[in-house]
Amino acid sequence: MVASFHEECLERAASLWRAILAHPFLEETAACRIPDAVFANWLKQDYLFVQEGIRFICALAARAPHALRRPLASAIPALEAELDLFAGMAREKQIELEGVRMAPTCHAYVQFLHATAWQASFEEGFTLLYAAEKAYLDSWRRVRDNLAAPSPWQPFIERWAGEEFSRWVAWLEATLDELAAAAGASARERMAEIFLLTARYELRFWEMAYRGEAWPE
Ligand code: MP5
Repeated sequence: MVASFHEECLERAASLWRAILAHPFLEETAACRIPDAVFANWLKQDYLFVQEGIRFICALAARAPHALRRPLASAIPALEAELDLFAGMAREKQIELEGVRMAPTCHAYVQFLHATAWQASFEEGFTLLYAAEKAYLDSWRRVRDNLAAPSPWQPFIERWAGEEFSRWVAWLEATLDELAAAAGASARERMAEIFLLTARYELRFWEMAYRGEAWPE
């Protein structure tokens, strides 16, 4: 049987995907031995990333074919609620979100989001969205499946390993395959490149949080 487009992308990114899922950030989160300060690095940066992710989806919705505009726009309230989750967890754990500066990897990833949303094809932007969401689904499922004890970070695990998010990614996956089937060979190749680049950014994002990456002063 011929592999579908998303299977082909995952196959080409197999070694990156393995590195994402085996990342010590996820391993230590599952084992409940991630230091709070390391988890906080991720929380602060991802809070900024999700704010920009909302603009990214708005841009995609603006460029989407009619039939895809509503499902894309309907993701926005869930993402706004996600920001409330970040803010609530930050308050509970006394993590300051005000005045946080984007670390280099987060900054670069966000530039990539916006450049792709506006300057590449809609299909390439959609591929980026699928790759980023699929990376989070698989990453947080890995945490959930290996969880050693109740986690202090449980609400994040439930958000991205939960049913509602899994249905959203399944819709993205099926729609991506339809878009790819309707695209020409060179357009499909560009989409596959975007998938790989997004997987690289996802790996670097865990690395950024784990190492506490910062700009030179
Ligand atoms: C997502 C995220 C998932 N929050 N952060 C990164 C670095 N990649 C993917 O996106 P969303 O919009 O929070 O579901």
